[in-house]
Amino acid sequence: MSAIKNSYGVEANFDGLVGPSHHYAGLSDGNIASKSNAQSIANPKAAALQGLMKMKALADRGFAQGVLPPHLRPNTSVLRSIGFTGSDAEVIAKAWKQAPEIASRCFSASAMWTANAATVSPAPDTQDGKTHFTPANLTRMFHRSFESRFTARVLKQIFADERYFAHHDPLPAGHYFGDEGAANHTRLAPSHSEKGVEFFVYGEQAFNETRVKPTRYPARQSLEASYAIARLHGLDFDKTVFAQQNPDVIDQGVFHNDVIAVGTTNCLFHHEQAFYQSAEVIAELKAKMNSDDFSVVEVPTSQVSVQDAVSTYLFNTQLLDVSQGGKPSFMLVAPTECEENAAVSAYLKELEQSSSAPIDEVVFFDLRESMKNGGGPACLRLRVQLQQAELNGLGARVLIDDSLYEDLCDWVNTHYRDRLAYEDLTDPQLIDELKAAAIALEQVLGMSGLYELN
Ligand code: SUG
Repeated sequence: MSAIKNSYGVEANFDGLVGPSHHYAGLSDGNIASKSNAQSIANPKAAALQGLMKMKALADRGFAQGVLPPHLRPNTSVLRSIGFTGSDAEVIAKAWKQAPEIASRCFSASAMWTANAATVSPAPDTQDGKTHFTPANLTRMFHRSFESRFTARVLKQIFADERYFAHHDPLPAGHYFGDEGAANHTRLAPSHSEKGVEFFVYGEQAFNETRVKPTRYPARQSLEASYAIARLHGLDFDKTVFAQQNPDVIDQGVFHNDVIAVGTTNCLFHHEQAFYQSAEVIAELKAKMNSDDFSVVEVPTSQVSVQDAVSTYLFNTQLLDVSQGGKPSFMLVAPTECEENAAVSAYLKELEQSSSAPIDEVVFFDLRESMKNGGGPACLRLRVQLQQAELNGLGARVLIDDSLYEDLCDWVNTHYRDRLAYEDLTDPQLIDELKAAAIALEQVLGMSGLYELN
């Protein structure tokens, strides 16, 4: 196995550790997997171990691989904020009685999809030379709308060194500034450590009713939110592209741009139908990248339909730069669903062999538990481009090595159930189990006091 370490800059992937309350509640309108698996039986233990296996495999290949902790569930702060009182157990019992649809959402483990945790602009792109973080407000889906507070705390604790990192508050609540984080943001650049082009893809212009927008499913990212982040992060607008997602594909289940496009450094891999006015978008990206090394790999509908892209998550793959010695080369981390679909699997074989596209290797992972809620390999990770000094100075034990992997697997095996049905959420014993797991995890990650607030 080759080690892809770059002495002056790396792209670290911070994967969300699947939380012990992982279940299928059918909560996300426009997310076909979430809706169609509603109330099927989940296996939280398998879900967490599947995610850890991907992290370990990428760490073993030499990639910088981090982990972000799950959020404590149920979220009793939300229930208290809407008037439920008493001890935690009383608050939850009252909520189940008076407002079960709200109580159940407070158990969601959806923070596992850390591509929605924040938007990150690395130091080379920003005016002040710091890496900027804005936690996503996730305002469109109630069960996700209360993730940002805890996410902000986690990011501040891990990326604590103020010489290197700047943290912003989540954008104002409400769909006008609907922000779903890195799932709608791609950074392209000659290399991880050089100034790049930040590419924001939005679903709607919220203040402009006359513009095209999806009609069936919600647009979860607004242009206004993307602009706000670019301003807050101090980006150079000459090196920033704002593009509208094709509303027709949102209406076919592409609820985030990362379900239909993925990119890193010198490569953008996307479906023909991903963007509204696609030719203009690609031309602007090419002009702003201004490099012969930049390649755009466009997958035609004749080879892979939007429906197959959505059901296999071909584009919710991780595109990892494995270039060595000047020749661009990329590896794709795909879910096993891609291998099982005839059209997608044939396309991927052709891609690996093609000499015109720089994607030379595809590796598959079983992430079925997450996939059944609409979360593929790329949903599970937040990318942070870091210099070696920044990587060495993180404020918690979150970089995956053999010992952290083993500790986390032990922790999962000790604290997780292997079966969780929707009805099990009302089991009072589950609340104690979730708390005990959280307390133990603080020790493993060296993040004491992490779960004092949720
Ligand atoms: O927000 N699913 C998540 C999946 C997020 C995927 N992330 C990216 N594409 N980056 C969502 O729709 C389903 C929860 C449930 O139904 O139980 C859920 O929240």
